Amino acid sequence: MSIEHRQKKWWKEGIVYQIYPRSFKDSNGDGIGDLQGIISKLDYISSLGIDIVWLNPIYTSPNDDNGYDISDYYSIMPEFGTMQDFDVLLNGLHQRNIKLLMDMVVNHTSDEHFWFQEARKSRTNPYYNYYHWWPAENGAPPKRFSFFDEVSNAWKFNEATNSYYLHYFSVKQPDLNWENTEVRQEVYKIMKFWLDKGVDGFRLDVISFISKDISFPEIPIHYNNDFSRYYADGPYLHKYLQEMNREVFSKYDGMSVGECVGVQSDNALSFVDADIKELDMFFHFDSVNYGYTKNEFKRPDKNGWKLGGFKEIFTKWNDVFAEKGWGSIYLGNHDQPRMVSRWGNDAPEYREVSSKLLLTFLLSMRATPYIYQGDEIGMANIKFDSIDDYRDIESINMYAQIKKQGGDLKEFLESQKITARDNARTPLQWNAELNAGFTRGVPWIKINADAPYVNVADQEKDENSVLNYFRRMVLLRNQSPALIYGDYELIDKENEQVYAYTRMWNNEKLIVVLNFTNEVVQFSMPADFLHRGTIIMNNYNQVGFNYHNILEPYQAVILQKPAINI
Ligand code: TEU
Ligand code: CA
Repeated sequence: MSIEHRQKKWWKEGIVYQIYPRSFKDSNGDGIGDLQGIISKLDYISSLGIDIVWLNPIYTSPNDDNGYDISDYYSIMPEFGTMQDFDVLLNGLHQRNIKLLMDMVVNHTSDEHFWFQEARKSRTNPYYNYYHWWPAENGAPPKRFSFFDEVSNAWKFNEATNSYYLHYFSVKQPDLNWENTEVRQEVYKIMKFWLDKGVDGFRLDVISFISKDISFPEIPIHYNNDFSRYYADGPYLHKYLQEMNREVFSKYDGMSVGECVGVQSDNALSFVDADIKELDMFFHFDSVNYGYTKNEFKRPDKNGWKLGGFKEIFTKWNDVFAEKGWGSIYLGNHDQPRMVSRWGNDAPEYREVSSKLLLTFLLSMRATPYIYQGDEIGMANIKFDSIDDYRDIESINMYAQIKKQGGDLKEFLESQKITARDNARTPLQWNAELNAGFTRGVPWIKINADAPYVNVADQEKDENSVLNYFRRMVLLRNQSPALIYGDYELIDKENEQVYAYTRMWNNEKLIVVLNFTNEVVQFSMPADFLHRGTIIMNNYNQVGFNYHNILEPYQAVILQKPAINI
């Protein structure tokens, strides 16, 4: 048994609730969620029992990518409110014992940021070296892929400097040049500004991409055109993260979670081993990408998903941190479709029960759980029929790209119904009234038509709702060191219907049994739990768990073994 992962930390024990401000609650009728909207729901947030809120970017931004293109790191996006609103929000959270994680986007800025406005004027401008450039006299730049570009080209020509700037994301998101010490100092200054205000840490957007080989070679063949993996392999990434830790994190009690696109499990520890002093946690992409067709844009592979493979991924990531470091776990966020549509079953008869199953899973693994707004009530994908309904730059650009290439647009729209980011960005459904109680104006994106049946107000009144199940599960995790720190052991690995595992901590042993199918299945309990153990969680309240080892469709149960005699 190792010592390090038992070392207690608030961010290991906390449950994170992610708020996408644009879609949470609109207070002034302009159709856009805002800080006053969040403030008006503080008691709801607190009633969930969560410990930490992660707020998507709220800084001033032209919103090419909904706030991930920042034009001023020191001010609040006017659509969302003012710095005064922010202070009220931060205070309100702290009064309720909830910590606040800010989203920090420092791989790139907006092209409307003052630095870039200056940089693009001339090669001798003091800000020119804040960004990455390829001089046109050197010929065409080597291929770099862009996530949000109609032709997937990450280089954009700039007339005034006769050079191309680099943008891994949209043309309006130029990448910052981290080789420049001035840039790094500016970033640390920004972080300290927010920490000094009292925020409790950061979610670091695509932090794995910040270091680049600025000779910009052709991408070595062994990356197999896996751009994310190449981008995450910059020469000085660890040096910069260690510096950031030294200059910023070490001076505060804040936490950091990096969005580590492209990082594989075999070098995961090099980011979060506490002895190395870089990050506290990070998000990997193995699980959310599982089931998509390789080398294609977010296209589900009908035969690409097996429960065995799913278990393997989560087990592998558990084992990576068995001795050192600490994991995070999520099944949805603002970049992913709704978890119930992707991993559960959003058909009316299974939506609730499979949502509860997924919540049971998230809250019973050994990693800090991140729950995305709306998943606590089992919201489902909206599944737009037309490209006109999409607001997300990723979907819109990809559509344009496929159109240009004469590709199959119908097929693209079908796959987007399953995978598009906007599925998770529709407004939170507060009640069955006009616009789901989100706004009294015209919402910036359509509201899911199921709002009359899937909303907070109705679920508040129903003891067996997804919402109240979530609250009970949160309570259970908070009271159970075994669920937080206990060892994880996979049971019945080969079972393609049931995901089962034990969690063990000192004298306490729990088993989590999850039927991931829409069928009644028989499950052989391991000897320890055969015909005994207390049911401490069950998403079928009427049916009960009858000890005959029959699991109802999407049934989730947690059993506690009678205390071990020593
Ligand atoms: O996402 C980074 C990222 O690479 C992806 O997950 C991306 O969202 C996309 O789905 C890839 O196909 C982060 C943010 O979470 C995302 O919202 C931003 O759009 C992006 O960075 C750029 O800042
Ligand atoms: Ca508003």
